[in-house]
Amino acid sequence: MKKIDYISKDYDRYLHLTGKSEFVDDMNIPSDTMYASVFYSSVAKGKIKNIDFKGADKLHNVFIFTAKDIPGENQIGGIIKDELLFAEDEVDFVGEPIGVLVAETREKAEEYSKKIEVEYEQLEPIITARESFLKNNFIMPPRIFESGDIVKGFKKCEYIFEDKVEFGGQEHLYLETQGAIALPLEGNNLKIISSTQNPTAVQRITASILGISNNNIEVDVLRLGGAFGGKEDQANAWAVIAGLAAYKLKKPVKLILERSDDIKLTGKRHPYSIDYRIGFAKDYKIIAYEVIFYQNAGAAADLSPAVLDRTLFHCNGSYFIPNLKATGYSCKTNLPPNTAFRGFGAPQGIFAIESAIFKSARKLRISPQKIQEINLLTEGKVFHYGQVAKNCTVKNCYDSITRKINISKKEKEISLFNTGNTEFRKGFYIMPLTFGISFTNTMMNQASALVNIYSDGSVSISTAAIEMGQGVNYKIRQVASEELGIDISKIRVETTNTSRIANTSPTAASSGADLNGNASRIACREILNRITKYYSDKQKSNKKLRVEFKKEQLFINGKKQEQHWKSVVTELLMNRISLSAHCSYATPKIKFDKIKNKGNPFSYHTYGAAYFEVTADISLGTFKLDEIVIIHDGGKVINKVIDTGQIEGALAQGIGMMTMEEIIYDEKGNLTTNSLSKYKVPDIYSMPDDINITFYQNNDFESGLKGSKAVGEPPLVYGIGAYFAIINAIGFNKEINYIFESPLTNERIFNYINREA
Ligand code: LUZ
Ligand code: MOS
Repeated sequence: MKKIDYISKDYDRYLHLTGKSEFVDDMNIPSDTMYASVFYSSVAKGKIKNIDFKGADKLHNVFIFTAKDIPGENQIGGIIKDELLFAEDEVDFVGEPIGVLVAETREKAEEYSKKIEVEYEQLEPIITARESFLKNNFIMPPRIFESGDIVKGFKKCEYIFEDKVEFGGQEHLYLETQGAIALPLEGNNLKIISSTQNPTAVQRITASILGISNNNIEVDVLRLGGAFGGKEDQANAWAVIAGLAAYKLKKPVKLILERSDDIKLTGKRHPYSIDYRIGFAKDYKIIAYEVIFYQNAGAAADLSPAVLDRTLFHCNGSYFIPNLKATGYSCKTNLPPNTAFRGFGAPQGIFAIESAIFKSARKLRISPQKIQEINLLTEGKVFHYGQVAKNCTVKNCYDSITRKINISKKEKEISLFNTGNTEFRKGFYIMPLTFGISFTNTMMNQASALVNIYSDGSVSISTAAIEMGQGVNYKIRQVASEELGIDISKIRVETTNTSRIANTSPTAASSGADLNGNASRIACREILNRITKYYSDKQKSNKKLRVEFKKEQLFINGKKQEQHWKSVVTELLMNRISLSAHCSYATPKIKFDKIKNKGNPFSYHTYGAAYFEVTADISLGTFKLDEIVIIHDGGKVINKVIDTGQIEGALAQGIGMMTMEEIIYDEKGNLTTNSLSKYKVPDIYSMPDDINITFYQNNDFESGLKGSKAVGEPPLVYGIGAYFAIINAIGFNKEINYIFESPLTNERIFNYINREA
C-alpha cells in the first residue's frame, strides 16, 4: 500500500494536529452571550412534587425556563412523539431535563442550576429489558421478520441448540461533548450553531417548540469532534434548549455539556437480551434459526424502532439461513433513551448468531470455522428480507484470510502453545462481515448539493453531509475535482447549513459520502453540461460536443484548446450563464414493504473478514491481542487513507464494545460507570502492534460513490471477533457452560476461567 502522508495540509487532521480546527466551544461569540445549564431529574421514576429554585429565580440577570415557558409544543420525539423536552409532572430517567438556567457566565449558570432542589414522589423504576418485557412495557408493538417455515425447518434438523445472550451498551465518548450556540436574528428568527449530525431535525424541532416556522430557523454546522450516532437524534435537545432561551431573552445563548453531564444525560448503544434456537442438518448446514430480541430502549423511543429494524435485518450475520424467524421487542425502561451508535443495532444481531454458531460448534466438537464456511452467504442467495445477495464477496474475503494466515498451520501452532500451558493460552477467530448500506427507512436515502463556481474559478460546495472526522468533505472535494477536471485545492466544502441545503437526512447509516458525493457529482455535471451547451452553440455545432477539462485545460471532442478553467469561467459569466447548480440524488433501486418486511432495503452490502489472535493470561483474566488481519471489500476504494482510518477506528471501537466498555446502572437507575475512571475505552495499547488491513480487489462493483463502498459503520462488526478469540483462548477445546455476555471484561474472563476450572 502507498505510504500514508499523515501531515498533508489538505486533510482536516492537519488542522486538528495543529489545534486550528474549530468546534462549537471554540467559536467567536458576541460579548453579550449568556450561558445555559440544564437541571435534570435525579430519580429514575417519580412525580415532581415541588421545585425549589433556592432563590436563583430572583437573582439579577439569572433566568430559568421550564416546560411552562415553552410557547409551542413540548415534544422532541422523532419516530414516535413520546418524549418531552422538559419534564412536566413526571420523570422517567435520571438525567431527564426539567429546565434550564441561564446566567452571564458558565460558572454562575452551573453553580445556581446545581443548587436547584426538586422534590419527588419516587416510584419503582424498571432497569432491564427482560424486566420490562415481563411487565408488558413496550415502546411499540413487536416487529417480526420471517422467511421460510420455522416449524418445518426445525423438524428437519439433526441438531438443535438453544441459549440466551446478553449484549451490553456502549458510551459514544465523542471528544467534543454535546453543545450549541443560539443567536437571535432580526424579527422572530434564530441562527443555531450545533454539534449535530442532523441539522434539519434541530431546525424542525426548534421551530415546533417555539411555535414558529422552519424558515425562521437557520442551523449551521462546521464540523463535529466525533459523533458515532450520538448526535443523530440526541444533539437536538441541547440545541433546542439554547434556542428557546435565546428566543425568550433575545440574547445569544451558549450551552455546552460538561463531560460528566454528557455521559449521564445522554442515551447509549442499546443493551439487548436475546433468546435463540438454532438447528443444523447432519452436514452442519443451518436449517432453522429463531431469535427473540429484547431491546433496552430506555424511557422514550428516540431511534430505537429503526435500530431494532437494523437488528432484524442483520440477525443472520454473514450466513444464509433458509428458515428464520426474528422477533424484536422494544422494551421501555427507566434509563436515558438509548440511541443510534455506529452499527445501529447490527452488532447486537450479529453477536447473537455468532454466539449461536460458536456454542453449537463446541457442543458438536467441531471448529466454528467449519460451521461458518458451510453457511457463509454466496452469490444469489436470498436474505430473509427478500433481497438477493449480489456481488457477494464475504466468502472470498473469508477464504483469502484463511489462505493469507495459513489457518491449518496456525491451528497447530496455537494448539502446541496451549497444550500443558497453565499460564497463558492462545486463541483465534475469523469474523466475517456483511453490512447493509442505506437507511432502512427508504425515504431517508436522499441528499442534495449546491455547487457555486466563482469568477476566479474557485468552487464552493454545500451538501447535507456533516464532517465529523470521517473525511466526508475530502471525499466530496475529491469527486468534484475529478468530475470538473480541476485541482482539489480550488474546491472548498462549506459548512452544512439548512438555508443552503434543506430537508436533509442526518449524516448517518454510513451513507454520507455515497449520498452527498453523488449529489455533488450531479451538480458538477449540470454545470459542465451548461459549459458544453455554450460551446456547442458558439461553434453552431448541431451535434453535442464532448467538453471536458483535464488538469484545468479545456478539451473539446478530445482536442486540447487554448482556454483553461479560469478563462472559461470568465467567458461564461460574460455571456450570462449561471455557474451555480443545486442538484439532488436519491439512491436508486431500493424499496421495502414495511408490512410484509420484504424488499430491497439496501443499495448493496459491504463485506469483509477479520482474523483475531489473542493471548490470555489465565491467572489474571487479562488478554493481549497479538495480531489482526483484515481483508475488506471497500469496492473500488477512492481514498485508502480515509478508509483505512475508518477501518482502524471502527475496529478499536468494536473491540472496546466487546471487551472492555462496560455500562452499569444500579437498581435505582443511576449510572455508576459515569466517568473515565470507571469506564474503560481502548487506547493504543489495547490494539495489537500488527494490524494488517488489505482491500479486496473488487473491480465489478458499480454502485456507491464511483464504485466505492460505504465504510463508516461496517468494520465495527469485526470487533466481535475479539470476543470469540478470547473465549477460544480461555476455554481451549472445552464445552462452555456459561451465558455469553458482552463486554468480555477482565473480570468476566477471570470469572469464566474460575467457573470452568
Ligand atoms: N440511522 C437511521 C441509521 O435513521 N436509519 C438507519 O438505517 C441507520 N443505519 C445506520 C446508522 N444510522
Ligand atoms: Mo448513525 S449510528 O449516526 O450512522
